[in-house]
Amino acid sequence: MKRVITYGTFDLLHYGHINLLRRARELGNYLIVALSEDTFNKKEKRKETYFSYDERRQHLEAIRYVDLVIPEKSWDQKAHDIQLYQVDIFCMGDDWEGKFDYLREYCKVKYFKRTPEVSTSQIKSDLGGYGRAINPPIVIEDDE
Ligand code: C2G
Repeated sequence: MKRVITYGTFDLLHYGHINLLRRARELGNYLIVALSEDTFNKKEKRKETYFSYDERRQHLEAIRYVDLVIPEKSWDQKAHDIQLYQVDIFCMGDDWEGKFDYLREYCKVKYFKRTPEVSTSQIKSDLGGYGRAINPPIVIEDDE
């Protein structure tokens, strides 16, 4: 059993994420995704996600490439996770190229080419910013 792990927020799931997950799974036969918890996103990654951790977990668990979803609570848990889950390969998109080479002490490290033309932040701005509906609500002026 060759076990692979990857980490991320996976908000507003899109085909760039799916490409990454498919290629990660193809490296072995068991894929663990460490999904950034809401607090970790807010405090450490300065990211406001559209979907909550539980909703993003449901999305990932529905993907055929994903075998297990665990919470990502801190930047420093990777070495522990790799040893705990007996991981053979750690992988990420190449926007993280070199950032996790220290994990070569525990397992293989691979960076995949990022899918260039799609990102969660681009989707948010194309939809008119975070949290706002595409058609802003009609405000009925109070004529009193
Ligand atoms: N990704 C990709 N192509 C895209 C967008 C994302 O290959 N167009 C990859 C990223 O490189 C990452 C994964 O999909 O490997 C998840 O991306 P994010 O949800 O943006 O995760 P990120 O904020 O990079 O968090 O400890 C590591 C962090 O949790 C990584």
